[in-house]
Amino acid sequence: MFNSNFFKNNRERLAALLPNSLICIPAHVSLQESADLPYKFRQDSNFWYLTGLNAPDAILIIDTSKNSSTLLLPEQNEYQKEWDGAQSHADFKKISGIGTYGAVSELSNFVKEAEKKNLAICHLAPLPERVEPYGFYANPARKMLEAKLRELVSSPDEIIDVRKELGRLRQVKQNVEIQAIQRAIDITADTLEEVKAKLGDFNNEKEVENAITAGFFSRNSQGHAYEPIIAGGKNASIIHYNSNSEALIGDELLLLDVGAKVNGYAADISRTWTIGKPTQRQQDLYKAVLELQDFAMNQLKPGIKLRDYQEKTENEAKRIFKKLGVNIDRYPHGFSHFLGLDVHDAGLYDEPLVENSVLTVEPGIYLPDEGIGIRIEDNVVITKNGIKNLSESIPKLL
Ligand SMILES: [Mn+2]
Repeated sequence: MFNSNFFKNNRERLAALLPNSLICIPAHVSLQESADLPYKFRQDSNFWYLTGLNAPDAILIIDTSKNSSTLLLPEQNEYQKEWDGAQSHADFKKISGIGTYGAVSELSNFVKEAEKKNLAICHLAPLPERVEPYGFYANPARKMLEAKLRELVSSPDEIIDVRKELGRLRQVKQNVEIQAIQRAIDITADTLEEVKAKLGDFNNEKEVENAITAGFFSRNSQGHAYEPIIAGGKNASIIHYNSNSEALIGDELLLLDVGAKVNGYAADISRTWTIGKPTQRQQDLYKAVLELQDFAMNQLKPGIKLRDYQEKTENEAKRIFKKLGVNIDRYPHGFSHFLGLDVHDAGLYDEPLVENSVLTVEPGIYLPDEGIGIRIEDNVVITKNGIKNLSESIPKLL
């Protein structure tokens, strides 16, 4: 599905936006999980988009003045060769189409050469070390590269941040990317159908999660694109609940926010089901969320700004839920985010929406006092005049 032409083409499209530049894009570094073992490696999506490679600690260098790409690799010691397997340039070339290799320690030569030729030095600006409000530490790869570049260049303040250029490229999906997302959605759809048919057999959120995990893998996906949320009753009002460990109770709702991953691309689907017979209150709130989703979907088209869309949909949410006795002063999350290699994908949120962007549409209502959380989430692609709902086949019945 994704061959070296895809990655080569992505490098060329980025290069075309930045003439006479040396673009330096780091892979994620490998991080310790415990004692002498690393976390399962997850590549930086930008690096993957430009190379297709899952190698940690590497740096991609694109000299746009001569349209040439070089991959700088960390030197493997004997331990790494023996325990992790030796890296093969031939394998890397086959995947990425990159023919030139060097060592990370050679970065300075590339930067010196580029300065002689008066090329602009470009990178991806790092996030802060600790990322608020999420409360986690960023992968240090970008910060480390930035520190090295600042040491090497003659004017550190002139290093150019290319997050915007790369973000726009990644936001607008190519056919092969939409196909991968569609496949991830279809696998999610089939798995949800299978799980819903035997919902009465499950006693615990974890059993539902396990059935979904098995369904994703048996359909040849790469498993979950993100930590699944399987939340019964009041747990559904914790927006990123993912301990998925409590008993299912007959008269409660069950909120599922799950998505398979295919070729690195994510689906991101939420459905809310009843375990037993729904109460009138549950039905009324569910219908209101559906109505709000229609309202949101009807606004999406090229040219609109997501900020305006969020505000309008929020106002509609206030109006709709007020009729049900619920006063919302601040809506807790965005109604849409870009979707792709990252579940919350790269893209330009402040610029007018463009065709072939893929987005979620995910209104919800969270009422911990009533033990109710409802979210309905579909994945759409922006077309010439509106949207195509890629997850239309997944039923939206309580
Ligand atoms: Mn989502």
